[in-house]
Amino acid sequence: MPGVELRVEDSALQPIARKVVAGERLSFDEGVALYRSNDLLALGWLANHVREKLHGKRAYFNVNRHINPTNVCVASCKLCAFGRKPDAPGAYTMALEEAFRIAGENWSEAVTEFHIVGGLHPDLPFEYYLDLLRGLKQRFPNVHLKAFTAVEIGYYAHLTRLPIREILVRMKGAGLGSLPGGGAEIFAPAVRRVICDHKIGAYTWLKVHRLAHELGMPSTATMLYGHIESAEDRVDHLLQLRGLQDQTHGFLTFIPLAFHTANTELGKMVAQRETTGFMDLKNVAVARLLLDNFPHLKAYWIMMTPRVAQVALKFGADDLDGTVVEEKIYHDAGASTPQAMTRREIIRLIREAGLEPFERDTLYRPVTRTETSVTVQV
Ligand code: V47
Repeated sequence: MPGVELRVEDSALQPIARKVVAGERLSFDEGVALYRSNDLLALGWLANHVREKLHGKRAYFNVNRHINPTNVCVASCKLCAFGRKPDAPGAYTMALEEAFRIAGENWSEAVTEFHIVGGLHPDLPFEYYLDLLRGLKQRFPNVHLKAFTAVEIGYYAHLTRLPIREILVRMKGAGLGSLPGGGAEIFAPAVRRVICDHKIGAYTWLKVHRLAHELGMPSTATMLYGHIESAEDRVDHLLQLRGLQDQTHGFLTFIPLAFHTANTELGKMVAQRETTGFMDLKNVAVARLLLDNFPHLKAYWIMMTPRVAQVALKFGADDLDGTVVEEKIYHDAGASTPQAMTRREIIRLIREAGLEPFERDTLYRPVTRTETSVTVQV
């Protein structure tokens, strides 16, 4: 290839590499070929080539805090270790004042985002969630509220018998800024039936995100890998996301999520324990190559470990997510990573990888800090 120094050991990758370098879109079959290849360095080189074209030396991070208002959940998804039945040991639901207090705790650094997700609680009224948003906005007016997965939004629509669009309109009115990407798992119905048969299907997940985008709220998208899904299922998932993005351009970021087995029913059904570093990096690289219309790809350090997430910055990822502060979903499922990182630690990971740290807000606008102030450049 003229002007490009790439050693591709897997001959099946040669024609795909040419297309990537030419900026051409990859097909379903090419996606499967990428997943089937073990030429990780070639995959990484190609994905890094795409990342550099998009972002140069920049690597993004944000200062955020996760809040999980309840773990009570009517669904019994086999993939999940977080949800509890209302009367089960460890079940909790935060009173609103408690959620507001927790939101302000451990504020060594002013956060720019609250990332809020929880279980599908059978008894909490829809007003609870609106009051949560309103109360947080009132107390922390400059903090972006990225809240409620498509699964939660679909559940509130079911509970209230209101259309999904109306749920989103009311939440936006209460301060919702964007939707997180959870609950997507794997779209293939046969896999969904096993791993999360109580959740909305792909059609509704995509519909919620489409409606949010139409209402001017961007979102992120995820994919849960490393369980019973096939390479074809992963490619199908990514191409369905790419298809919606072609229409709305409302997705900011894609986040591949590695399945954690501990304390889950699904963990007992899969042969392997955790995903490997090889698999994690391959998923980052393939996603970067297939999702040609997604501006960002996140290596979520909580899920990958800071070590693998740092390496992922050279395999197609351009974002390490955030400080997080307190994480329950992965830690209930056995994650051994810390629950928080400081700005300083994240910056070190990025600099060591030869990249330039860029603090962003949820919408990827630059954040500048002084000793006494935090400013988002709009
Ligand atoms: O939807 C649940 C996954 C997701 C397990 O939008 C599990 O920026 C692995 O979506 N093993 C929630 N994964 C987390 C999430 C997320 C995280 C970071 C950033 C963003 C973003 C979104 O976690 C769930 C599900 O897919 N999950 N249980 C488990 N045992």
